[in-house]
Amino acid sequence: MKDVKVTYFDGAGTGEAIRWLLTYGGQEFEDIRVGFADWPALKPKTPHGVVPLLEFDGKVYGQSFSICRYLGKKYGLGGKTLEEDLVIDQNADFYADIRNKGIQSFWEPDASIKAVKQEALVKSVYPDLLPKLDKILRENNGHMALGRLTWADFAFAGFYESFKLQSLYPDFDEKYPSFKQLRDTVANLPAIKKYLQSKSE
Ligand SMILES: N[C@@H](CCC(=O)N[C@@H](CS)C(=O)NCC(=O)O)C(=O)O
Repeated sequence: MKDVKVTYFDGAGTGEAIRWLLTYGGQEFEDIRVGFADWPALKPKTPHGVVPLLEFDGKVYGQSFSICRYLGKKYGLGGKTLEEDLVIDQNADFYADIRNKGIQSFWEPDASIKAVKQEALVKSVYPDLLPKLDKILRENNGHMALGRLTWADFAFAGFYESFKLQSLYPDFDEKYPSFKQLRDTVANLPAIKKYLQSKSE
């Protein structure tokens, strides 16, 4: 991969897993952080009207999970068979279902609609879905799938802080310690730890 660039806003969000995967793979990249003021001009030039984007060899790619899956396979974090890939994908997609509900509610511009959406999430949606996600992690040795490190762990861990913030779910860490553990497992991989330390200096 040549001339690698990641474009995202100046935060972790859905872009961080891509930064972490490239770092894990030892791939240098330009970390382009778009200011909110510059976004309206950039948006129409992107493939799907959203970020994150990964650019390399003169081509631009979008969709965070597709990019994570691609990088994961490249760096030995995919399945060893089609069926293993299917297991990773199904659990990653389940996680995407949950996180998208939180994103849609968190960014709802109408305050009264947002309050209704948020209440439904906290009262009925999360109590149904989060235990299922927790069960997946506990049955997989603390991972998203296959009982070992895969790209889905990066997709989960890179978005963890945003997931927690956007869910507005009380006692998130206390109720689901498996989530924070998985975030820490990935963040403590030597390359990621070094990357995070360099960012906080
Ligand atoms: N399915 C896409 C969703 C990307 C997405 O919603 N990105 C948000 C930031 S997290 C965005 O670009 N928002 C600005 C906009 O929609 O104008 C992915 O996973 O990459």
